[in-house]
Formats: sequence, structure tokens, C-alpha cells
Amino acid sequence: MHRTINRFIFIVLTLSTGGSAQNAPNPAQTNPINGYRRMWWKEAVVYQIYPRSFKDSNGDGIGDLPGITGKLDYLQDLGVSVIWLSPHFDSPNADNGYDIRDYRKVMTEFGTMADFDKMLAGIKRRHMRMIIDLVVNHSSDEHKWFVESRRSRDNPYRDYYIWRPGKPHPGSSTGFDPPNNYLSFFSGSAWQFDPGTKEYYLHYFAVKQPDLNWDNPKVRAEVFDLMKFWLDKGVDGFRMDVIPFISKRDGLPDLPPDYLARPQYFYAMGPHLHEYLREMNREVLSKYDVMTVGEAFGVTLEQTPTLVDERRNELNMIFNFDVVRLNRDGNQWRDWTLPELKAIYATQDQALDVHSWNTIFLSNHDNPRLVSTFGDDSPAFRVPSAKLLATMLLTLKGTPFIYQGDELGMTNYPFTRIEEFDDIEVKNGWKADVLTGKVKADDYIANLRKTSRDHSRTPMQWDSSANGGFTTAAKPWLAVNPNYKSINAREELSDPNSIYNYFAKMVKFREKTPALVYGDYEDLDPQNAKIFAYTRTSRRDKYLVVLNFSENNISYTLPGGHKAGQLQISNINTKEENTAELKLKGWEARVYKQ
Ligand code: ISL
Ligand code: CA
Repeated sequence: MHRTINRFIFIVLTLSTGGSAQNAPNPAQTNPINGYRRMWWKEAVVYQIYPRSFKDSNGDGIGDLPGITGKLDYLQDLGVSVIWLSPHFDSPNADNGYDIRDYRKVMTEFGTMADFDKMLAGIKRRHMRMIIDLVVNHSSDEHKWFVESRRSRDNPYRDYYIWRPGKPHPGSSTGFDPPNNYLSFFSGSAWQFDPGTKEYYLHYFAVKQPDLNWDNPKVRAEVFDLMKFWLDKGVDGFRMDVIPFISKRDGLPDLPPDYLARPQYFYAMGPHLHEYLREMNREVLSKYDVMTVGEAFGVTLEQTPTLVDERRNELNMIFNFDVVRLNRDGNQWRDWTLPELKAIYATQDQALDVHSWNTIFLSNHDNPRLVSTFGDDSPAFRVPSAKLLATMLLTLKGTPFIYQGDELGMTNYPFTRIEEFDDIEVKNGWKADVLTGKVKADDYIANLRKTSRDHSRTPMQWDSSANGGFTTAAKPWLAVNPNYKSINAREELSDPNSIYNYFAKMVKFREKTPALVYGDYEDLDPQNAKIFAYTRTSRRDKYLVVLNFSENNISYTLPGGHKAGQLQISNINTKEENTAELKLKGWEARVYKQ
């Protein structure tokens, strides 16, 4: 009898997970809320792991998959429902795994395929899901496709990449100039001359990251195949690296002058992008119950619905860069204001209707630390401002993404010397800009202290032992922030008022509150330079969020006759309820039910 029931349950489970169409709602979730189709990935809270920096299990100074498996309880206790794993594939690490040599192999430093399977099983056992990084705009130059491709002009793999003859330039070092003026994001031309066949190949990123030629149907078939390989293992979807770049412009015209400082807007949204994404959907995604989120570098808000409108069957969501680039002028740090931030959320909300879905993220492995960037990492305000940002991240409209360590309020690293950096972007930039005398060394470092990608890549701070408990090695691959003795997971787990425990409370609160997921968004006071006050309203419930984005104590009268109702959450203990007059402390955050 038991066996029959078990078998029955097994069949039902198989039918409802494998084989169901993408976007197929869970049968228990068919009633739309506020016009939105309910989807698990809309209700999810995602946690990003950068495996190199998460936890080292074997003392070689590099984070690894068994390290992650050992910390799954930590993630489950935080309450997150989906883990996004940055690349874990075989790679020579020119760009820390974003240069893949073998898409079906685990990076040796991270472990084995058996370690991957064990990690995934542990995630599923805890009722969480995992998405992995799909990095297919480019591969490593050490991928066997490229090794073949560069051998000869008539090699069967030649057309897997983008090769062009140079412009003859007698007297120059190679005899040629690059085919056009495309620039690499990691300094210099996006073309590399290959002496063997005397042609150039295209690389939007590092020289060791040649761009794949998606116009070749064989390349698309290879990518679809490797996607199935991982989906059949049970992964729940993909974060797609610079996916809007895969279709190149016809004839590869020069970058027009006004795009030279922002080539991403020229490289993105090529003529066949939609066609290739739909093909991917038809061939792969539609056969699984998965989520997809595209890294939409270079995509404007106006273009966003064309990628994520559910009726188009392309992607579920994208990462829009407006918020994380609010503090930049090109690569240069600039101060930002709260009304500018609010304006971005308001326009995003207006640009997307009930058929499209947004993401909310304020940090990732390419950006400096959350609290140092959008909050105040000084001793007086680090804790309340990190909690305020947690409140915002988890109450805005869109699927929230937490980056590892932000739940501890980890801060930027106090970099002072170029030798302390690992990032290829920094190393190339130093050569191109500082060593040539274009930028002063001190100015370059000063900017990196605000903007460097390495801030978020320093190892996780687990406890107060040497190297923050990240590794038993004398030297981790990248230095641990010296503040690990006071900022670390062990400390925070045991403190009920810690940032970690606040995040955990907020995650749980969001997950049980449909109005915070699907409810309408209204900014009550867009021009206010210090207070961010907004409501999230569904047919049944209305929540009010009030955030003091300043260190000042502020007496604030809620505009438009609004009244704070019942207090649900606050980051500094307050007793004020049912009033329009709020006395907010510096960096205070409150959520009310109205
Ligand atoms: O963060 C950036 C530079 O400081 C961006 O230009 C970034 O390179 C861009 O968002 C693309 O990012 C993704 O692809 C890159 C990789 O280096 C990043 O880590 C990845 O997130 C190339 O694969
Ligand atoms: Ca290791």
C-alpha cells in the first residue's frame, strides 16, 4: 500500500516538475494577484554566491563547492528560496570563471561533478532552488572550439567565433589595423590580431574571452545542448551573462562617436537577439519549469518589455543597470541623490505592466558593497543603514537579489595599492590609463576605493578566527577585509539585533506577504531628499514603507493625508503607530500595515 502511494506521489512530482512548460504556474497558484500571474520566481528571494569567495573547504585559499554545501543551513536559515551560483565551470580564470574552457566540467579548484551533485541535492532537500550562470556571449580562448577555430581559416570551428581581416596598415607592427573601432570593456580595442592566421577576432571583454558567433546555427545548437545538460541535472534556470550582446550588428559598423564612452548601448539588442532568445525558449526553456534572468547591460528601460513580456516567450526578468550605475559617470564615481534613485524605481514601475516582471538588486560581484555604496558604513550608522537597505530591497516591486555578505553588512575593502587588486579590469585599466600617464595613480586608486569590483569579491567573513574563517590557508586568493573580527557571521547569528537576523526577518516577512510581491507601488514623496516613503497595495492589504536615507533625526509628516498604521517591522525600536507625525532617527526604516 505504502509503495503504491509513494509511487503515485513520485509520478505526480515528476509530472509537475519535469516536462512542464516554462511559466506554467504551480497548480495551487493559478489565481492572479493584482493582475499578475503567480510564479514561484516572482515570489522568490534570490541569494547570489560567488563561489571563489564563499567558503574554502580544503585549505587551498579558494572557495569551493563542498564549502557551499557546508553552509546550506546558513542559507536556509536566512530564508532565501533560490541560490544563483556565479560560474563554477572549468576555466583558466582570466576573469574569475566568466571565461569558460569547458561548459560541462566543474572548475578543478571548486571540486568535482560529484561535489556539484551533492550540493544540488542538499539545496533541493532544503526546498531551495538553484540557478547557474550561463556565459555564452563568449568562451575562454582555451575552449576547444577556439583552439580549433584559430588553427586555420578553413577549420570547421572557424565560424564559431567572429573573425575579420584587418585594415592593411603598412609599417605598423602587424601590418594591419583592427577591422573597426570597437572597444573592449577591459581597455583597448575589442579586436585581437592572431598571428597564425593573420586575422582579428572579436572580444568585448578580455583578450582571453573571444565572442561566440551566434549567427552560426551550430553555435546555438551547442549552447542549447549544454543548457539541457545542466537542466537535466536539476538546476532551476539561468542568470544569463551579457545576453543582449549575442547578436552582433550587421556588417559590424564603427561605434558612432557618442557611443565610445558607453559601447554597451551599441552592442546590445542586435538584430537577431529576439529571434535567438525565442529559439532558445522553444528548444530548451519551454521544456522545463525554470526561471531566467538576463544581465541586461546596455538595455534601456524602453527596450525592457521586449525582452521580458511573458507573451513574447523570451526571458522572465532582466537586471536593469540604472540603479547600480546611478553613482557613476562612465567608470568614475559620482555622488547620487535620493530623488534620482526614486525616479528610477518610478520609471521602471511605469515602464512595466502586468505582463512583465522586474528585479531589485543593489549589488553583485561587479559592484562595490551595498552598505558602503547606498548606506553609511561608518561605525555609527553601518548597522541601521544596512538594515534600511534590506528593508528597501525586500519591499520594492520585483524579485530581490541579495549578494553574499550583504546580509552581514560587509563593507568595502580599504584598498591603497594597485598590488592589492585582482580584477582584470583594474589591471588592464592601470596599464592603459595610469602607466601611459593619462590618469594619476592616486586618482585611479581613489576611484577604485569607491567603485572596484574587488570590494564584493573579498572572502565571506564567517567568524573571528584567522582570515575570517574563510580558509585555513595562510593566504586566501584575495585578502579578507580587516574588519572581520567584528563583522562576521558567527557574531551576527548569536545577536538577535544583527543585520543577518534583520535580513532573515525581512525575507520571511516578504515571502508571506503577497502585497509586497504583487502590490501596486506608489512613491508618496518623490522630491524629498532624505525620506523615501512608499506604499505597496493589493486588493486586500496596504503596506507603508518609510526610510530615512540620512544620518539626521527627522520629524516627518506623512504627505497626502497618509497615516502610519500598525508597525510591522522597524530597524530601531519605535512605538509610534497610527499617526501621521513620525519622529525618525538617522537611517531609521519602518514598515506599517495600513
Ligand atoms: O561591472 C562592469 C565593469 O566594471 C561591467 O562592465 C560588467 O563587465 C558587465 O556588466 C558585464 O558583466 C558580466 O560579464 C563580464 C564579467 O566580467 C562580469 O563579472 C559579468 O557579471 C564578462 O563575462
Ligand atoms: Ca578550496
